[in-house]
Amino acid sequence: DSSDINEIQNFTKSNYAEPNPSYYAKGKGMNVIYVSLESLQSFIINYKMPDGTEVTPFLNKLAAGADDTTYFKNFFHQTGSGKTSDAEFMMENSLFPLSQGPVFQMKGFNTYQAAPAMMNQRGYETAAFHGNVKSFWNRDQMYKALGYERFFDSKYYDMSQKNTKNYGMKDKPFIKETMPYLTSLKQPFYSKLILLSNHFPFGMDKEDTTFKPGDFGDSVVNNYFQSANYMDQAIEQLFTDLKKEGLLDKSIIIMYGDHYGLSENHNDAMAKVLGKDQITPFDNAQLQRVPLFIHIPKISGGTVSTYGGEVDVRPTLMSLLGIDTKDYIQFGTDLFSKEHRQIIPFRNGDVITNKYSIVGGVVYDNGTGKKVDSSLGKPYETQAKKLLDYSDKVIFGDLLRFYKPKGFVPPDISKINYNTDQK
Ligand code: GP9
Ligand code: MN
Repeated sequence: DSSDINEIQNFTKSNYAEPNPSYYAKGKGMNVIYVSLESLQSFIINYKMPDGTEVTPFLNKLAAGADDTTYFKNFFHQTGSGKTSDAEFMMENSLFPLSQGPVFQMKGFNTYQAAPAMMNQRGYETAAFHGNVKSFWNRDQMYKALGYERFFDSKYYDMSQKNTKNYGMKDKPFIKETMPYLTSLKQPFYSKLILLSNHFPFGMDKEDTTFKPGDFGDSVVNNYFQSANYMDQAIEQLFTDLKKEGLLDKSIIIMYGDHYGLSENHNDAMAKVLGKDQITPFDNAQLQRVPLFIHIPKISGGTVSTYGGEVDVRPTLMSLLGIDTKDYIQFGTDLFSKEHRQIIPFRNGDVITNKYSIVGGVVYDNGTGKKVDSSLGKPYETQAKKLLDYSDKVIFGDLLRFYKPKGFVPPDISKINYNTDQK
């Protein structure tokens, strides 16, 4: 009820991190382009195949700071069973997904105060792009609640056999066909492109790649390298196209790996990939790193070691746009802030901080990978539990019904209709 929301509001206020003046409002008024990098894990960045070939040469350049891009190497996915959609949920709400079940499917009718709505009220056109049917993960419902005006789903793409693979569009034709839609949006726009073809089990059509698969005794792992290389090329194409259209200098681009691609079932091969005897529970927790790239025009980038998770991205973006979120119910903190909290709660109860990894109740020192006294993890476990519990309360009680941040204009859901626009 409303007393809960007061308590939660006080908590999130006390958790607020003041923006860093070197980043605050540096992207004010710019377009926003999110790119969800399907199943991309951070180990692939700067990884070299045994013959010395880089898997993701373009992303590696971005990680080194090309095109004013900052790369977060200690960034983690925090998804549950809602996978891609759980990541989307965090990006746009800075709330946690649920410990059981996909929040997109279970809570699509809740009230949210999400990024698309926040931008729409500021005159941004808002659009999502994804080469799969709009009802998958209940996106067509949830996107309305988040405030997306437009949803370019499979209906807008040439879904012929050569362009598609398991769930839908391959990344290259997807990017190619998305560009005209993207450039037709009214600027400034807030958009997201959800890539798809780097999806389990990662096998590719022969004609789409010349990259040699791995040789690690596990076809899923072997194919992952080909498939990630293909995605790298698709992203390079995206950057080339955005440059050509004059959009690169006018847009904040946030690209993130949505969740792991290679589960623990592939640990034997992953040990070979990483040159280890075996993958321990500590190693497995470290493998939950996913890449986060943020391109900010005229802000020089490079690789940074700040620890953070998906729930931290919205406060980061809002600071860059010069939008004050102190009044919002959010559970992450701005990654560029000097007050950013380097604590990453996971839905399975694990917690990672810049010092420790708490995995299955065991506390490890991040530097040595060795077990340390479990009392050292206690304050972080307590804080993580608080964050998750409050977020769950907000979602299960649909508490944002009882609260409106100052100046927030809720989306007019009755006016949104994804069926009307025809190709
Ligand atoms: C499906 C795409 C992939 O539309 O988001 O789903 P995933 O299995 O990764 O959640
Ligand atoms: Mn996914």
